[in-house]
Amino acid sequence: MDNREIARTLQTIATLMEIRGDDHYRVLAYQRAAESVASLGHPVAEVEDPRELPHVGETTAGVIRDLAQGRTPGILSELVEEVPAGLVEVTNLPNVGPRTAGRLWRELGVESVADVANLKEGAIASLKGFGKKSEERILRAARTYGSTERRMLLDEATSLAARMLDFIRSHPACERAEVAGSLRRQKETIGDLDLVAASTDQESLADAFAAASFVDEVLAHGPTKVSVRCAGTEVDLRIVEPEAFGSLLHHFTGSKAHNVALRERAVRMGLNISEYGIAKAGSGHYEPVATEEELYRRLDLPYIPPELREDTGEIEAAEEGRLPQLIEPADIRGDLHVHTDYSDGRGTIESMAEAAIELGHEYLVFCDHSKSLRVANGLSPERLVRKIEAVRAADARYDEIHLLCGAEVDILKDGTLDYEDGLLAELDLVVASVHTAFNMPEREMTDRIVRAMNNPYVRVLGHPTGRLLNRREPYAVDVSRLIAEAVSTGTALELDCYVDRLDLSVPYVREAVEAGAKISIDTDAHDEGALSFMRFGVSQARRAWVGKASVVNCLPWTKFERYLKRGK
Ligand code: DGT
Ligand code: CA
Ligand code: CA
Ligand code: ZN
Repeated sequence: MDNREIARTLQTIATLMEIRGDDHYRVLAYQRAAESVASLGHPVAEVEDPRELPHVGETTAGVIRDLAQGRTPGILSELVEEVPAGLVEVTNLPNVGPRTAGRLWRELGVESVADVANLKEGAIASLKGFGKKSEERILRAARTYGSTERRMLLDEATSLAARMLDFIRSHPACERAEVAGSLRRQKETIGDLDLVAASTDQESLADAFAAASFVDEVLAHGPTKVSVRCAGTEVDLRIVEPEAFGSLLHHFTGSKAHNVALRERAVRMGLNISEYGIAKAGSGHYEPVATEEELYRRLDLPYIPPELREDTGEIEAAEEGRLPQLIEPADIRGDLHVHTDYSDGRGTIESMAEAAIELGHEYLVFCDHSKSLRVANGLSPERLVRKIEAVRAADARYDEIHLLCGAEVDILKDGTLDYEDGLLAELDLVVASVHTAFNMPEREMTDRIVRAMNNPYVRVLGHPTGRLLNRREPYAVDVSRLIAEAVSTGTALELDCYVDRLDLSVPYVREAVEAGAKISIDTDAHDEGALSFMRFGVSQARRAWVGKASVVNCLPWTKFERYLKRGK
């Protein structure tokens, strides 16, 4: 066995132990040993005593010796005997680590991804520490596992990429490494990951990446290019010398359509551009370009942010000096739509408030579900009244943030709302959303929503098309009419940041903002962690050419308070 195989086997032992529920320190010992072997510059088989390696002790040294000499270590036979083999693959599902896989095995009898896919709805959610949202994600991923149709959601792709970038950047031969491809452009779903790096010793970086412990399979491995399969996804890494990093990063960021349009513009200027650099047309001699800024400058253009690179007018706008001043994460001042354990959320008023303070928000609006939405534990009018009091009391305890009480009120079939106007008047803000009867004809559905938008208390139309990425198509609705109504009634349209919604979608957000509608970028968070999905909503807004002036929750508190009080 070579180092790579030994490291992988040590990692497998650690994973199996964790699934079995072994002590944390025991697991860590094998993980550390795996890293030591993987980063060793020469074959571990030549090492007299593996205990000399960093983080290798008595036990792991024995295991390494066994592996180096082609024997199966006792611990591995024992684990293979005990732990069903299919559970390792279960750890590739989102939100499922080895510990969780072990619980699914012990508590639900799961032995493979296929077993997860066949679980009844509610089985995972019934386990302690799981909510309905995480169950949905795990089930969806299990049911589409291995299919080429499967595209990752943004949070999953982001954390996978971060893990790999950490590894690449910590390598001594790495000068720079970045995400490219659709993830850098923040497309709503991600097919495969594209990573680019700059190094003066490309080959050793390529070798290290191919041997990394997170790699499941090496698909291609050259001196400057490695493709691997990891967590069910393909990852491509390209490496160049630092002088050419700008050209490489730009080329692999795409989109392809943007690259093609830019190349045509270059040709009109007598230039050729490629992943290797810029050349005088026809010369074939490519001069490397170190940064993207330099690349655009050489084409007489200002820098075009990755989120705009879709060939939807950005090159013309850049030529004419009218690229938009895009919203940035720091422009967000509050979150207008979050749930708590009053309905189907997992956080409390306090825990959500504290997470929002952590993110620097000036205000937070609690919008739990309304009475008819029984599946989501919607609040009866009596419970809502008590919740209003609880939020007011909590607000008085926090100086750092303004806590407001709203509701996500169901739009009933006929377009009326799920609470009486008298009660709506008591709330600081009302988000109105469709959660039932999705299968209406387009005309009826549009009329239904338009009626709700004309209610004077409805300030935000929640997830306006109801789509769930990879799972549910939007319902039939005339979005252009909703946009016109949003403008005439002064109702904001939501850009729901939850990674499987991103609803409104980018083209509609762009249309809405061009028509003069206001957008509310909010997270619809059901737990503290999801409050940080705000960044994905902001990136979708950037893809839609949105500036902060169009976004209600970019208003600083005093202006936001006035906006609420003024009414529609
Ligand atoms: P994805 O992976 O489906 O979410 O979308 P992308 O945009 O990441 O596409 P991918 O992974 O096929 O390629 C990454 C980038 O590499 C792409 O955005 C632009 C560049 N690229 C790939 N193939 C071509 C090509 O044939 N021509 C040009 N101009 N660029 C390409
Ligand atoms: Ca890609
Ligand atoms: Ca790719
Ligand atoms: Zn909702």
